Amino acid sequence: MASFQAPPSEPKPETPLSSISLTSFILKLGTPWADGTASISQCAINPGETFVYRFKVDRPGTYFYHGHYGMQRSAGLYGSLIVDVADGEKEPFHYDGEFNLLLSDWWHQNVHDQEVSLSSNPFRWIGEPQSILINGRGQFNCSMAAKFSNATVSQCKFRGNEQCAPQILHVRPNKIYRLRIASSTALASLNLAIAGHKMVVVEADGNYVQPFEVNDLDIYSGESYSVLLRTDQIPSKNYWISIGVRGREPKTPQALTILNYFPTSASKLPTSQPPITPPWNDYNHSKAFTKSIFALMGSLKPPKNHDRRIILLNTQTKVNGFTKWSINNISLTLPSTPYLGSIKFGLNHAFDQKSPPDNYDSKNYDIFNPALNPNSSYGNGIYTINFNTTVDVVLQNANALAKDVSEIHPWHLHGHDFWVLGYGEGKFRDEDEKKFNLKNPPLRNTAVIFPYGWTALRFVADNPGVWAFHCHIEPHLHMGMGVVFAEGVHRVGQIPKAALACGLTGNKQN
Ligand SMILES: [Cu+2]
Repeated sequence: MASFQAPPSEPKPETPLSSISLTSFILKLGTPWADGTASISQCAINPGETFVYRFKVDRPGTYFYHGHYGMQRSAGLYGSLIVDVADGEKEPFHYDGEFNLLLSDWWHQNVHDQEVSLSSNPFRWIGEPQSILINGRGQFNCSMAAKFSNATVSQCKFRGNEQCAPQILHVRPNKIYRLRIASSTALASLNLAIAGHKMVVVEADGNYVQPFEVNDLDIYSGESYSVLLRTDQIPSKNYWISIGVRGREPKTPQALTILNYFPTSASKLPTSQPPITPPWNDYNHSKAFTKSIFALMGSLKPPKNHDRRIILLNTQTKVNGFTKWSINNISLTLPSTPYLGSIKFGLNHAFDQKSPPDNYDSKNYDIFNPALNPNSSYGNGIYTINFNTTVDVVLQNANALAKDVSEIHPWHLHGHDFWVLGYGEGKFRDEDEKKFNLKNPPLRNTAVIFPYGWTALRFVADNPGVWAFHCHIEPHLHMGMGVVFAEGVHRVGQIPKAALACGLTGNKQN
């Protein structure tokens, strides 16, 4: 995603980046200033400054952290954050070893130029990434599997640990390995497969799921999974691990690495073609995977009822001729004073006090066609949620500006997990509520909406603070695709000075 869109008064994209903030996906109960969202939970960190994130790590799981200012995540500011189970506790599954795969996508154009392109009129799209990276490593202009490729691309000749050589997964036969897989991509939705092996999915976004077996795994930006891999194939061979693009016409080669069985040499390449990614627009394949994810038996169940329902229409729009993404016809721009401080100190002129709408004109809006009136406006108003109430959010997808285009959007919520109650096709209707899964919905922090469909989420507003909820695709967030929730801010304790040292809170001591 990109930046949270800088409002017009903020530094222009061509200004050298002057601050970073980091976010991990841990809930940070009681420390909302440690969430890392510039302009929302804290001031951006200036060059030479230090900001200490101190929060309670209250749950095991697979997470990652990344910059949340400008398009810094896309520029490479990210890393894994793995939380082990507490001493004396056990995971609900056994494994003999583990690997950590943090996936991302990479462009040769720098992010400043990308931000300028995306903010220009006429709009200039950044295009597809040149490479998919595994733990920051990827290939360009050569392929590990050139001889199986139709294109004229040369064979990579890595001998050792060169910069672009892939990280090889060395395994022993007849063991079980846990693969922790997370996606920090700026754009690409991915699919991962291991030749000759099935995987058992056991964790999603730091929550255990009912184990299920797959041949390949879809992963969207912002998500994380753990899968168990049994090394039960012939150990005299090595096997491809391949990662390809989903949901967009792929112009990016598959990322490849090798599962290397002991005692076979790691330099012995597999003799067959790498697994082929399912066709990019085979949405039924993606939906089948997504809909097989359920909470592990015995997991926390959602409240039976909701107190408030917010329906968020996802559309591509124009604001003063500029191409934007809008939610209920408002394209998010962020204020120069972070919300957390301005709400806590009652600074009513720090941002628009009018809340954005809880719904769109669902009776008259045709989600299957470009908007009749594509014009929307900028806004920085927020949704104020009553503390400890239960909120349903229905994300409604629609047609973008071009005819017959509706994209995948992975939505990520800060500060909470939500239950994913259901997915549907077309326009959400009140009676769809009857089909919600209240029995074993998965708890997650990121959920996808499919083209022309809806996704229903439920969360309890029990974490005092101000929380971003946004599409995790970097350019989409940069173009305004997000909203902000605030709950129980008067309960927030002393906010560290460094989180307040900008804008209208610059001189506040609390
Ligand atoms: Cu999006």
